[in-house]
Amino acid sequence: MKDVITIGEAMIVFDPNTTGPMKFVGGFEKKIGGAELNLVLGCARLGLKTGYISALGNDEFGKHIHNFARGEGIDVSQVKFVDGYPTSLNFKEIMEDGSTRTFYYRDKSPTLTLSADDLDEEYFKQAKILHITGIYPAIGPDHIQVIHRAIELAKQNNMMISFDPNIRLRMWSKEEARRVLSEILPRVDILLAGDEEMDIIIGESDPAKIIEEMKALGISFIAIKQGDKGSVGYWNGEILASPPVKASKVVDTVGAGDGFNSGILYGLLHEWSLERTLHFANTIGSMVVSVKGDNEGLPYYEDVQAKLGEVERIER
Ligand code: KDG
Repeated sequence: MKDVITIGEAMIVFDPNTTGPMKFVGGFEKKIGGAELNLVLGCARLGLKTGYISALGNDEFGKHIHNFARGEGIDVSQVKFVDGYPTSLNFKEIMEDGSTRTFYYRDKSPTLTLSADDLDEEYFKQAKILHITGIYPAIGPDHIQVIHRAIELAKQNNMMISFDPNIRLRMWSKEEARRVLSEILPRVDILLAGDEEMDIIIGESDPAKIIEEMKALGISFIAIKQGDKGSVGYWNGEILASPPVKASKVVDTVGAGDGFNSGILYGLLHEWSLERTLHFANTIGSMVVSVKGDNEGLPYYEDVQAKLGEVERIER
């Protein structure tokens, strides 16, 4: 039985060797990214059983991502290789303060070859949570059909559906994002969203008001991410603001939200209190931003325990 499965697109990320405007960066380091892959990676490092549904180019980069995911313990049996569609790329710009910009080369995404019929119902019979994002439907016009079919299969098999809008305005307009993502919202059980993203979808960035509206849609767990201001959550009738956890240093903010999400899903699956779950997730987010790379900072469970002061960290 898997704890969390997801559908998404992974890509090769080229991380700049120096900070500053990308046009002046001379060298890049080859890494791996993709919000959905980061999420299952974060969950796997915490000790959860995970699976990834995707398509990769039948090329060196695709094989590298496949090996990497498999090496992290993620089930990749639902990842197919396709000819004629190169594995997507993403070049990052990182400024001195850790803020980033992303330049995608993913117009001919291998995931364009995936259709709703490719989803294997058996896979959904053996998993507890389906995690979906707003990135996947932004890749191609038919991707939303795949998401709706996945939701249907998840519901038929009593899975919980977790959703992060992950709005990427380099991929679609605010209007398109609002139209498509507001259709998904009423079908999810767990909402993990940034306050600014909710402003785009429902025109509201105040966590208390967002929670009111999302509760009315029937969403049972809600976490609103507020970056360096912490997070606000709702679960079982309780609303709670969880203060931020200070990062040792902010070097790269990409992937922090995915790390946060992995912490929330871990807490939910272990039936932790809302307070503990939010604090655990905030702690993971703070650990991710202090390491360069989209997922290199995703911690193992014992790393989070050490950061929380629950176990002693032995240096040598
Ligand atoms: O959440 C981080 C991801 O967004 C990043 O790893 C790659 O830009 C990316 C994407 O579209 O998934």
